Amino acid sequence: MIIVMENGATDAQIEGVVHKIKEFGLDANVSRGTERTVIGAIGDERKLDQEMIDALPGVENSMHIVKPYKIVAREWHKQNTVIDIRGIPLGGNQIQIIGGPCSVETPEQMEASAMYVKQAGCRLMRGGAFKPRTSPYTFQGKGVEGLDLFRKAADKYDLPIVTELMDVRMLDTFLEYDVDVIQIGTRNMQNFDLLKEVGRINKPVILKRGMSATISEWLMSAEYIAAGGNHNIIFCERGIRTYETYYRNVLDVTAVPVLKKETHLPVIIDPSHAGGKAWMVPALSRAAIAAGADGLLVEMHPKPCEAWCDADQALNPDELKSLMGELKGIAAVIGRSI
Ligand SMILES: [Mn+2]
Repeated sequence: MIIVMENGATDAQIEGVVHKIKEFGLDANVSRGTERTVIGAIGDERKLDQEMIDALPGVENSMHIVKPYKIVAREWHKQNTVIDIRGIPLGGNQIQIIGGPCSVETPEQMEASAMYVKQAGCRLMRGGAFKPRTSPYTFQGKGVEGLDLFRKAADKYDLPIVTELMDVRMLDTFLEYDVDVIQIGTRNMQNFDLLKEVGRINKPVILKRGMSATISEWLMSAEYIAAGGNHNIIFCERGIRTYETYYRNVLDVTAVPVLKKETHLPVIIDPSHAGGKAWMVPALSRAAIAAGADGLLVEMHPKPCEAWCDADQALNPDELKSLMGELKGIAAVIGRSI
């Protein structure tokens, strides 16, 4: 960390900053210029809180020189991390399209969904048993019964399952049903207690971006999971909230190359919740793959009009199939496969 002292800072104030740095076990290097004194803190600067340093008398400002996140940073891990999901690689050359309904509804709907997802060529399936809904009066998900329906339908087609965990009290149940990938939703991106708990297990975790989270906040949330020992983290951009109301959210495609630079972990895109309308999904999906995403999380329902949740944005089985074909073409152009 570099600390710039105010013009006219006294020796006692400079000494005060040096003392504070040493209290945290770091060394200090004082560089006295003609107008300003600059202090360099040498050691693990993550221990130093910028706000604490800035509050000291005589300090003008301070800045970290290393990233506040470590395990997830590409700085410390140059190669891409490829996450193994029951033998399916995510983060490597092969792009993974995770398809399935917004929510688990009935055994028939899940059976049909699994069949269509498989037929389209997807290797993983999504579906929500616990739904974070804006209104407490709308359908909240089938709960544990939904996990059971999902597991049975997906197993029949040998599809690993991706489903959202909202409440830490359900974690044991998720492990009991052997959920293959645990999704942390946009509303829980900074639920730090939940992040710590999924950090203690070894299941892959999809960490969706908070709808108003910065890249740095998102990376720090991933660091929470990683710090617990679970390094199987997949970032998922799902649209951010802006002043625009034409679409549900604004898909932040820029986040893909930025994350690819900042982290070695896989990055996927959810085009369904970004656009909020089925007709936008193919265009957003193509953009995501072209930008370098390692996969997609796409909503598909056997009969979108009858979906209990997010009916407007679900593709029908034929649309998913033709989207897969288009994406194969784009993947080939950038030297990847689907
Ligand atoms: Mn949904």
